[in-house]
Amino acid sequence: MPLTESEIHQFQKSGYVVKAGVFTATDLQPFKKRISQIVDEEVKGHFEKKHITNLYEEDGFETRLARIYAESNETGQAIAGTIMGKGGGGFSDHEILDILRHPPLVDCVSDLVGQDVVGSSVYRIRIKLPHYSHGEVPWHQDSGYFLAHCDKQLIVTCWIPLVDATIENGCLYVLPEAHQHGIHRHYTGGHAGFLEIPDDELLPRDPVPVEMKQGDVLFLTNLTPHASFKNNSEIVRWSIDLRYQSMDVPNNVNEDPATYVPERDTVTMACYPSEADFIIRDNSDPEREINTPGAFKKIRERYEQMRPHNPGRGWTRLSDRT
Ligand SMILES: O=C(O)CCC(=O)C(=O)O
Repeated sequence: MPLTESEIHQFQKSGYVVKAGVFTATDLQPFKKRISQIVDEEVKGHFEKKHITNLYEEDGFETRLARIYAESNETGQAIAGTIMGKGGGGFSDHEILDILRHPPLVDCVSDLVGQDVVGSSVYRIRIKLPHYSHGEVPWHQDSGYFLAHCDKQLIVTCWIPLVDATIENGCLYVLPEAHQHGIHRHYTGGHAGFLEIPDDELLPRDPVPVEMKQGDVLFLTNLTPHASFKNNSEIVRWSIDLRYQSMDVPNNVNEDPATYVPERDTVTMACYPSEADFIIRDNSDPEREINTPGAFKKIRERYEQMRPHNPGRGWTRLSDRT
């Protein structure tokens, strides 16, 4: 299911496009099942320790963690933290690789970045718990997190809700066409510790809420400002976001993380040195593709054991804004 000409045009002009039904409910099932298993194991552990009074076994994927969080904020957050891992990308079981390699998704990405596709370990599982204000993600461009020499490169973010995403439960908001104006100044120490572009430094454009069905995909450029706000529903807004680029965009495929030292010239570095890039599609040499759970785990672990130096962008703190 590649993108149509008009979808590609919208992506280029507006900085985002939604493609409906890239994943069917059946496609998402193995991932949701694995996550539900982890939730189940965690819930049982917390129940035994008497952190909660109920196992909430009658609740499913959408509501179980929400009800636990309602009973004990601390337990709900602890379970969410276990699944997300440090920063949200801690889950590296094969179900996420299957999502990263999902052919209809990679076909669409390929329409945007070119035939050969590099995937990024900067994928995140997001668990927006009901009524939890720290679950809000302030306005930012993903390039705010990448090194500056990559600002003019295209890195595509694919945002995929695992439940229907609505204004009420905290769907993503985007600023159409703002990607055409380059990188905004970001500040560290923004809401919930994220990078943030303050509202008064954003272009005066109306944000667009992007309501989506589960399995639809929102494609964003790395310069498209986006944010998400509070979940005012009674279900968890589960989503994942994945990132892809062409092989020509700076990456660390086959690089030794130990070569990322402070003395190294920044412009020779991958756009996001801290985490491993890997080949998703290589038409001329498919053997380079990372397509087995073992190869995927090995690549992830290599970068976790030796976190490469990331010089960052030197954004100032929000509290120091003049
Ligand atoms: O899922 C969210 O609420 C925020 C996602 C996000 O900021 C991103 O994908 O870059």
